[in-house]
This record gives sequence, C-alpha cells and structure tokens, in this order.
Amino acid sequence: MTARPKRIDLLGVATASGASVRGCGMGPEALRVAGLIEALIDLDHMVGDHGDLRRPQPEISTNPSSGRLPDERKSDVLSLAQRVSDAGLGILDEGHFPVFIGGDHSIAMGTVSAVARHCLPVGRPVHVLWIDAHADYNTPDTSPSGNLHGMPLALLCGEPGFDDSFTGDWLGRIDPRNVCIFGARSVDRDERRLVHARGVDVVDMRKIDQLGVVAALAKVIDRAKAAGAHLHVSFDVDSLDPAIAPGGGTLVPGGLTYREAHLMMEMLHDSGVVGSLDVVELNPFLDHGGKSATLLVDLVASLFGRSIMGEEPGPMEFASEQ
Ligand code: 6HN
Ligand code: MN
Ligand code: MN
Ligand code: MN
Repeated sequence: MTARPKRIDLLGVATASGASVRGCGMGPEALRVAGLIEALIDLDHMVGDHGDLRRPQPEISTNPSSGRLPDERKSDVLSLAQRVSDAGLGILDEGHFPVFIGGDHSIAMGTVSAVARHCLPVGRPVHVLWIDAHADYNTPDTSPSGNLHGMPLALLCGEPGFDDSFTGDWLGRIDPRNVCIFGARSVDRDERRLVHARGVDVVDMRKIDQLGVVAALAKVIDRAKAAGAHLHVSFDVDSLDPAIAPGGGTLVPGGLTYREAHLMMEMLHDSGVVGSLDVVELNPFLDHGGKSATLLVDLVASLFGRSIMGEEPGPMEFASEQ
C-alpha cells in the first residue's frame, strides 16, 4: 500500500486556448461540483485548493462571438504554462501532491515541467504516463490542426520544429524513452513517425486488448520503480470510451472501459510511485449531466486509495473481532 501523501493540492487551469472546441475551460469547476474535494477528504487526505489560473480578461471585448485568433491563443497557452509551472513547482517544493485540473492538455507543458524542475536537479528521474486516445506529440510541421493541446509532449521531449517563441521551462525537460502513451487510438501520420523514432513507449488499444491493462501497466510501474523515478500521470478524459465519458471535444471510439480505467488507478495507487496528476480535457458543455465529471472524480478517488472492500484488517485486528 502507498504511504499517504502529506497533503493533496489542487490547481485548476481554466483554459481552452490549446483546443479549437470551446468549453474545457469550465472543467475545474465541474470537477469540484462533482465532488472531487469531498471524495479526497472522505479518504482521510488533507486537501488544499489553490483555485484556478486563467488568462487575464480583456477589459473590452469588441466581438466576443468571433472566436479568438490563433496568435492570441498561442500566447495564452505559453503564458499560462509558465504560471502553471511556477505554481506547480511551489506545491511540489512544499512536499504536497499536486493534482492539476484542466483545462485542455496544453497545460501539461506547465505541469510536467514543474515536476522536472522539482526532481531533476536532485537527480530523480521523471517518468510520464500519458493516458490518452491521442499521442499529443505533434510539432507545428506535423500537426493537422495547429492546436497546441496536440503538441505538449513534443515540446517537453525537445522535438525540433518549434520556433523561438515556444521557448520556456518545458523545452526538452523529458527523455522521450521515459514516456509511455497509454490508450492511444488516434495518432496522426507524421506524429507516428516521430513517436517511433524517439523510442516513446506506446501502449495502444490493440495492445491493451491483447495483453490486458494489468500486464501493460505493470511494465510501466516496474520501470519507474526500478529507476527510482517520480511518475507523473497525465489523464486525458478522451482515453475513456465515449460511451462512459462523453464530455470531451476530441472523442474517439474504442477507449478504456469503466473497469479497465479503475483497475489502472487502483494499481497506480498500490504502486506508490505516482507523485503528481493531471486531469484534463473535460468539457462540461459536452458532458451529459455530469456523467464524465463524476467518473473522473471516482477515478481520482481510486488513485488516492478508494477500494471496493477498503483496507484489509491485519491478522490481530481480525482475531480481536472474532
Ligand atoms: N488532446 N492529434 C490531433 C491534433 O490536432 O493534433 C488531436 C489532438 C488532441 C489533443 O486530446 O489532448
Ligand atoms: Mn500548498
Ligand atoms: Mn491529450
Ligand atoms: Mn486526447
């Protein structure tokens, strides 16, 4: 069993600037409404809530319905990522467990870089478990959409093809061989070549069908343990099957089932190697009455120790109850 973290600190990032579908900026509030904090407190954790980071509101909007320009969205993504990285580093340096709640997946430039800034200077390797229907390893040259939520891993792994405007604390912080993309079923043509060339471990849905989540995830956990690594888990709601989690802007059929996802979280809890978590891409505008938000809260609870039968009593406790 995992030693309980001293304290869990939530940091919301209310943004959809990395995506073209609007709505996931409301994700942090939906997760709170679905009972995230109560679920963690119910497991006897201490929870701090740092509120939400968001882009500064312009005082005057001339035409709010026209959508935002790509350049404005890009500068939002980069400035928010830097703020997330600094705030995340502060949480880790205090010895707390950060749970980053998005927001689109571009926020992971900030979350993972915070972990890298915390761990690498003291010689602790960082491994990343990216649970997602997508690889999020595009560069501006390979991306079919230009959306930055499809690019955070490429930036973190130091992929060439980004101009100087992308410079920040995230660039090249992560060794691609320490990344596992889990649950993939929609990888773009040129993105696929990059992922192969860099030696990223991809556990796609076919592998999961053939091996099962237990064998596939055990390898990731064992590698992280053997390396003495901090494992960062980045959970994209679209890793789940759309039938159980409709609240995402880039859904792909054939995702993780309810029990597969819970079993993964239960295994990750028992492993004790997870040191930080992202929950991203929840779009409450597309969700069906909070169905996906509620499932995400339950999955986070499993990661933090909720189990079907609770803790098994030790032999003495059991004997004294006879
Ligand atoms: N996400 N590969 C597609 C793109 O536009 O680059 C989809 C990316 C989705 C990103 O789900 O976090
Ligand atoms: Mn704190
Ligand atoms: Mn993603
Ligand atoms: Mn995705």
